[in-house]
Amino acid sequence: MSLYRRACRTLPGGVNSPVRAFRGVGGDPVFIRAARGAYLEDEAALRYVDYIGGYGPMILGHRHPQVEEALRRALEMGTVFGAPSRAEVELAEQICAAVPSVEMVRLVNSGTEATMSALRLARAATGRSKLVKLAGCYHGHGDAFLVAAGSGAATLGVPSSPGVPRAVTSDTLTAAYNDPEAVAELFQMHGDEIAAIFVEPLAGNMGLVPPTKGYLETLRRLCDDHGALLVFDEVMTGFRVAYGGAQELLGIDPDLTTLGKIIGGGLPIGAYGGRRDLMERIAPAGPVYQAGTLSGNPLAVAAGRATLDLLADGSVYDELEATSGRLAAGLREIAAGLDVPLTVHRQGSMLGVFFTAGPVRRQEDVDGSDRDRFARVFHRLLEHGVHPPPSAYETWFVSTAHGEDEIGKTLEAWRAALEGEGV
Ligand code: KE4
Repeated sequence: MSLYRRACRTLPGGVNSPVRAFRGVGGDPVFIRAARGAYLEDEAALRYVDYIGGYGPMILGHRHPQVEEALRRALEMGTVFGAPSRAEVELAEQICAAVPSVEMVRLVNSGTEATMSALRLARAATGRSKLVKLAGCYHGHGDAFLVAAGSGAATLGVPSSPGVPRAVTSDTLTAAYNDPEAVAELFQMHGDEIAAIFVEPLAGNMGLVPPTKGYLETLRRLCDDHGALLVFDEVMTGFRVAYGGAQELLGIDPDLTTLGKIIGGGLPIGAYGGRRDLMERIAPAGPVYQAGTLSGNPLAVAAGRATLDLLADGSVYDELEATSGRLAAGLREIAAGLDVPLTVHRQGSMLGVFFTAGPVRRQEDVDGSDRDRFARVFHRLLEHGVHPPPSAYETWFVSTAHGEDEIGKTLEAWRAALEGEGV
């Protein structure tokens, strides 16, 4: 019996998170038993250049020696105290020093917990219940965020999953990403009921789709004009596209920010933070309840602190810019040479790879890309020792462990995978 068949007997779909099951590309998932640097190693000891990057945390590659050393030291002190610890304060100070709009932060255990808590806080602070969510953005699996993309410009959210009550999603208003008029229309209709806009400042959950010029500024203005809060979901972009995240790169201050992934260095973590007057409403400082047994746990905090220490001087981002730029240019060049329509978006070490001539500005554009071709190319890349994320809707991540060899291997594999795909 295959390991996957065995897994399916006790784990729904054989996995602990749906995207890992290869439903987006077909076939059985590759089971990974180890990782180091830019490489994954499967059960048969085959190695793959890794572009999943843990879906974002592994900006320094797998098993960075200084992150491992920090984890080893933390392990010698214990794994959970159920009491405050110095290291949590130091990580909170690092985050507040790095992210422009964050004056105070609460550590939690996942991005989902971070966005759920930020929504509760936004509702408490404004006394309003509605939120605006943009189609194609993903904010974790909290009920309020599991809404189908509204048909038409702007509509009331309908549940995108069984088990999510309409009563919950009827407060979620949806609009297409990069459609400022649709959001303005929502505020015209519901302005005084909207607690917050949640947005990925660089959308990374429909592949990478950057905001069009002026889009985020419009969201900022609409929130200011109507007394709503702007929440940047930087779970993926935080410390990824710049040390201060997308908000530093784009020069826009949200009221609240959610974080995760990189700040845990590969261990379970999330965080939400922002204006002090908002965050001081969180229990026990204020009445808005939120708690977590393992929030701020010493291992995740140690790995996160070591990771942020290595990112803090900013030199990593120049390195990633060069490597990722070479990769993106090579992907485009080879596709063009083989007459394969391709759009590659890149922001720092995040890439969106779409089999379409483009443009790709919102979820429908990704829906309309050649996802069958993505699946074929994905499996050929696997055969050539390169492992992209198993979905056309995921971002590819480059790490500091990706060097000339890895980019060269990837482009060779890409060329081989695209041969025969030409129009
Ligand atoms: P988690 O609850 O999975 O830690 O974080 C949810 C989340 C929130 N906000 C953003 C912007 C995110 O990207 C995520 C999680 N990202 C996905 C990647 N598409 C996680 C991968 C998965 O679901 O297995």
